[in-house]
Amino acid sequence: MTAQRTLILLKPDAVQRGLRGEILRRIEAKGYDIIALAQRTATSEELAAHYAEHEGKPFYPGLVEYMASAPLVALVAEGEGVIPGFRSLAGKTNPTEAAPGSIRGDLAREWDLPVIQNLVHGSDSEESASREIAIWFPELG
Ligand code: IDP
Ligand code: MG
Repeated sequence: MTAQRTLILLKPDAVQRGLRGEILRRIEAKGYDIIALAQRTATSEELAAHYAEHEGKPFYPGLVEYMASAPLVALVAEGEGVIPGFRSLAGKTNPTEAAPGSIRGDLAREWDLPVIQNLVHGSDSEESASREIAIWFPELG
């Protein structure tokens, strides 16, 4: 298998809860290389591009508002199988359903909010990874 790259976001709830170190530790402990990393507040243009597939869904306005509400950390991780590998480390979208041992299963929970707060984003395919890396790190394109 050849090395893949994936785009990971530590979402605003991860930054606000002081979980950057714990999540980065898990990525590094798994053995993936972090080849780019930046903390910033996302622009509405970046979020519109990043979440284009969800436009029109009931949770979309809440999702974009939450993602722009505070700084996030964007990073690119590299390694054989890193796209499905990080999705597996992250766990299911709903933190109540995410398995213990996963980032969302261990560190996140449900709240009575319009959008699911689940700490991390990870690209779901090679096509999404190239598209998303170009949004957050155009210099790697
Ligand atoms: P993923 O992050 O596990 O790939 P997606 O379906 O791509 O999940 O959804 C993007 C993000 O939108 C999720 O991580 C979560 O924050 C939010 N989200 C997804 N589905 C729902 C929902 O049904 N209600 C509220 N928020 C949702
Ligand atoms: Mg997704």
